Amino acid sequence: MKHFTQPGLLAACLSLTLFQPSWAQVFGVELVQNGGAEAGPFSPDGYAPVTSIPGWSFFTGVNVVRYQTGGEFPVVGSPGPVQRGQQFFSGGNNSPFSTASQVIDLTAGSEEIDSGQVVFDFRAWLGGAGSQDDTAQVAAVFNDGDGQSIGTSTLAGPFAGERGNQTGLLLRTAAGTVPVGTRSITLALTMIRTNGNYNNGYADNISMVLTAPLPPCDPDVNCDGSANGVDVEIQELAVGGELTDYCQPDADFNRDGAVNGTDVEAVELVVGGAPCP
Ligand SMILES: [Ca+2]
Ligand SMILES: [Ca+2]
Ligand SMILES: [Ca+2]
Ligand SMILES: [Ca+2]
Repeated sequence: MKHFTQPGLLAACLSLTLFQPSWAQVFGVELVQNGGAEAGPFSPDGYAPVTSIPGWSFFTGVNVVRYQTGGEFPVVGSPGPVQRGQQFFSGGNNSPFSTASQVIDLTAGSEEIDSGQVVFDFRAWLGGAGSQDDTAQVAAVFNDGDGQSIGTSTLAGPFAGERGNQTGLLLRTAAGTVPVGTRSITLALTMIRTNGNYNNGYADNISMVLTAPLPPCDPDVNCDGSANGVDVEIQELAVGGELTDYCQPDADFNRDGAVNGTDVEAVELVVGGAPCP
């Protein structure tokens, strides 16, 4: 009988299972809070400033406007995202330079990031009004553990010519490798006014998603230090919902999206020397 319920091992298994939700919170999920401007209040006329923008720890000048406001603002039928919701970010009135920022904590993904194999997909819809060259941009600053910048990716919105002098928003994207050592991202939305009193830089659906390579499978599903027939039994129990001695982050061993008998077969094959599924 293997002593796979020793307190030390149990603690190790527990810490593994506790670690997994953090991993899941960093990779393959939307990291920007309220990137679509849908949470929180809006300005009824687009001019009176909102007093809060949920998810953005700091903002000055930036306003939240509805697509139904009309006038110089993009409307439901203007160029822009299909899934645009009801609200977008605007540069606001009497503000030549408007900005909003939020910090995304990535410490839960440190190990994967430091492998140099984590990639980012950064995108936003950015635009302006008619023939005005007021613009919006979003920068993602990658910070190390001391909060020092070690890299930047910037999405620059279109000037009037690129919009065909039409009011609306265009998609901007950037992708690349997250710099080794990154522990947080500071996201900074900026609108720059060149024309009139109102800052007509507009933005919606700001998105940042990181993807990490999947960790290799581990057939030692009870974490007792050896991969053998016991692990096949433990996998079978896990498929049945009994996870007491199961230490892997996910009972879907073969990663096909379902927890069933094929996972037991997969453990048996890998225990027998086959490569990970
Ligand atoms: Ca929106
Ligand atoms: Ca303007
Ligand atoms: Ca084992
Ligand atoms: Ca499966």
